[in-house]
Amino acid sequence: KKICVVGLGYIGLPTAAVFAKAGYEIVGVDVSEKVVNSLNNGEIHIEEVGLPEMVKQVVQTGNLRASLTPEEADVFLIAVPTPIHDDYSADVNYVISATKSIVPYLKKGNIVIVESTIPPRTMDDIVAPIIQEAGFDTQNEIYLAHCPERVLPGRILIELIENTRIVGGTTPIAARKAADVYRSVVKSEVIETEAVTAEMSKLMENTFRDVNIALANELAKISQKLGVNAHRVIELANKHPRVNIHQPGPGVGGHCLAVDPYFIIEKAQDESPLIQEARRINNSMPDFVVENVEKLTMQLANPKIAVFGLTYKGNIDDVRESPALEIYEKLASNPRFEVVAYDPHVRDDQVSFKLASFKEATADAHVAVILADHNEFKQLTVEDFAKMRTKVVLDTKNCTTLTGDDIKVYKIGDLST
Ligand code: SAJ
Repeated sequence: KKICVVGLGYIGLPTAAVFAKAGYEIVGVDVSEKVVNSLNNGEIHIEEVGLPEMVKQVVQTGNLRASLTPEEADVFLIAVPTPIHDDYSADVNYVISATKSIVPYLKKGNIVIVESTIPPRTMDDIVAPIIQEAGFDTQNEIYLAHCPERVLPGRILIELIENTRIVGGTTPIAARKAADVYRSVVKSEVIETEAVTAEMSKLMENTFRDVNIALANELAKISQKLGVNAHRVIELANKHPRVNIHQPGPGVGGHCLAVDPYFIIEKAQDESPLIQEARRINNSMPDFVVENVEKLTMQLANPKIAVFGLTYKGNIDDVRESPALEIYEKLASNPRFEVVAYDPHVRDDQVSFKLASFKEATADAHVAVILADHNEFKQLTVEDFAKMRTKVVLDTKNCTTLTGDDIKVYKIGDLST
């Protein structure tokens, strides 16, 4: 069987590699010549645990190759981004153009799967009509399904195989046919449902997490006001068998949690006040971190602030919608501060300023602000901060275990030391 995967990003590329490894013939399509060329040389442009080795192997065996244009195949799998416009409405243009791009190559009996996260009813109201306008019957000739990706960056190759998959067909036959494709590689359950139910369940998974993180972030603010240690409160409350308070942090980033709730809000504005408030709370966290930095440096005329971590979470290289970047920019725009940033996972071409080395960042710094829980940061010791002018650390991810008489470590949700 041959699968044409359209979009070779964080989801499309690992998915293509996993199917290739399972023995499928895969052609991966991307609009970027750079991505296509590097993939054909067995190299990849994103960072994900285990992916470089797997891609190298399946390119060598010939099971995976990349192209700028789609080709005829048995299955088409669309994994392109769905960003939001400035007014927070969903931008489904990449899904539309990816669907249109495969139309010339479609044959009766083909299965078309959209993995991109999409607003409710996109399969029925946008994707199906494009295929129908091309002259195909979407009941009996082309089988359409939405199979939302649910993998966690950093664990993608494991979760692609182990997570339960939801396959929403625009017809029951389409759901079954698309589900069978996944059954050949997924170890756990593959559940068939309607397209709109699959769309909505995907959006609610990320909304659930966003709302719960907002609760934790609100607790962090309340705790700082009341002089309570939020982390200890969470630890103790979570001893209850039915309580699972999430972790507060510098905000919610990435291309999923910070985006997907808006797809629901857009379709049900009046019915979604809780989801909207959660977004507001999480979006307010960068300001809260900046305020904390200001509090900690009140006595200093021109403090040097060393920012550690710019990605949206730990152990990845993704800076999309990263609250850490926003915090860096907010700090840097304050003329009182000298701000430098260090991130072992980020390259200079991903950001609009010059990154510092660890040594440059800590030299003569007054405050180190940790914004990502990279493993490299979890292992830091007091000696690593020896060159700081004042050894003050604000750990917004509660990920360090620094202790010592001459270092002050503050955490978000606990400004006591
Ligand atoms: N975060 C917190 N506190 C927490 C957990 C996370 O502040 O307790 C922050 C992170 O630092 C990060 C953001 O939330 O900025 C999102 O991180 P994440 O690890 O929760 O999730 P993502 O965005 O990397 O991936 C999510 C996952 N969804 C769920 O866990 C429900 C993943 O399974 C999805 O496939 C992915 O979104 C997606 O593509 O939709």
